Amino acid sequence: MHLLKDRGFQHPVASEITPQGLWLGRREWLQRTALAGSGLAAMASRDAMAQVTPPGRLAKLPGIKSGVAGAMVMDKATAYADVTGYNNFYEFGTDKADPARTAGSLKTRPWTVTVEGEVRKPGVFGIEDLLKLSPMEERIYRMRCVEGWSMVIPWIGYSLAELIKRVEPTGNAKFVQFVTLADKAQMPGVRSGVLDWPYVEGLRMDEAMHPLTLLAFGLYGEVMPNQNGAPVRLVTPWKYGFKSAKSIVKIRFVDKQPVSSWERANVQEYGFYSNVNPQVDHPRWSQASERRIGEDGLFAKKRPTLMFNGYEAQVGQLYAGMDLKKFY
Ligand SMILES: Nc1nc2c(c(=O)[nH]1)N[C@H]1C(S)=C(S)[C@@H](COP(=O)(O)O)O[C@H]1N2
Ligand SMILES: [Mo]
Repeated sequence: MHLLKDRGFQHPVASEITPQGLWLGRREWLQRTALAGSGLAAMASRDAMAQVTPPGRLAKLPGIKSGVAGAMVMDKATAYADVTGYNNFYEFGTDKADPARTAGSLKTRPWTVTVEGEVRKPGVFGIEDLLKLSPMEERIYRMRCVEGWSMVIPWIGYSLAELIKRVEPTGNAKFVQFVTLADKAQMPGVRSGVLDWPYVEGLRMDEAMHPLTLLAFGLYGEVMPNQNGAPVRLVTPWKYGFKSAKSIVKIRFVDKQPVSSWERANVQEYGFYSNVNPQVDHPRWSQASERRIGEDGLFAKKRPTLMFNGYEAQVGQLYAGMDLKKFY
């Protein structure tokens, strides 16, 4: 998350990144073309071909186009190489390149998510059951990090509300807390003291129930890369990226506002709400504009940051009457 060193990061310019046809990796495309040329394609049906996982890429996880309002932004998606190579996942190190390098040690099977607290139907959900709980949707969201950069990511998942409805929150459930994995054996960053582990986050109940709040299991039509929070993470596109907790192991329904990791680390800089807001600056830098990863060549212009990251029409009413400077 820190911060100034990020400014000096030599990110590859757009021309160095192989553009990826939205759903087809270049390597996979080459492989298919090669197979077609050799006549092998005649032996395998098109569907069977689609199941093949090319080396270096992950298993397919298709989703139907989401019908949720605001779920498909028209911005150009950030290249797969950047989405999976420039990450914040401090359990695997604080450098943007660390998670891609070190998260191979994360074991994502078996995996369970415990749901507890103020619900009528608490339980332990196996990842295979979560994957089947509701139809997978493809959603293209902007993601704005509090550090001043952004991406556009095609996620695969379904609304967190689908899970919440099934566990039947009681009237005392006012907030939801997300607890993520903290295992020293698998996560080299957890041995360091940068944050108090486990990484925890929280949402108000109405935020958690909002249809844009996504329980994500994959991206770019494939299962979630470890460095992006496999096997299951949260995505709240109108909030700064750190609200989107990765590699979730517990979801707890509570009556009081829970403290989240970055709030605990520095409450002056990171509030509970952390809605993207170009008018409320971070104490150490402006939040008025952002650099879109992949557009950061020498002459690239910064983009103006949008209120609620461009999702104001969908989420603005959740904060009607609230002083957003006070509840930052
Ligand atoms: N468990 C955990 N979740 C986390 C983080 C983290 O360090 N640990 N970093 C957050 C931050 S600061 C951002 S910007 C996003 C980055 O998600 P991405 O790497 O998939 O783009 O994950 C968030 N979720
Ligand atoms: Mo972030």
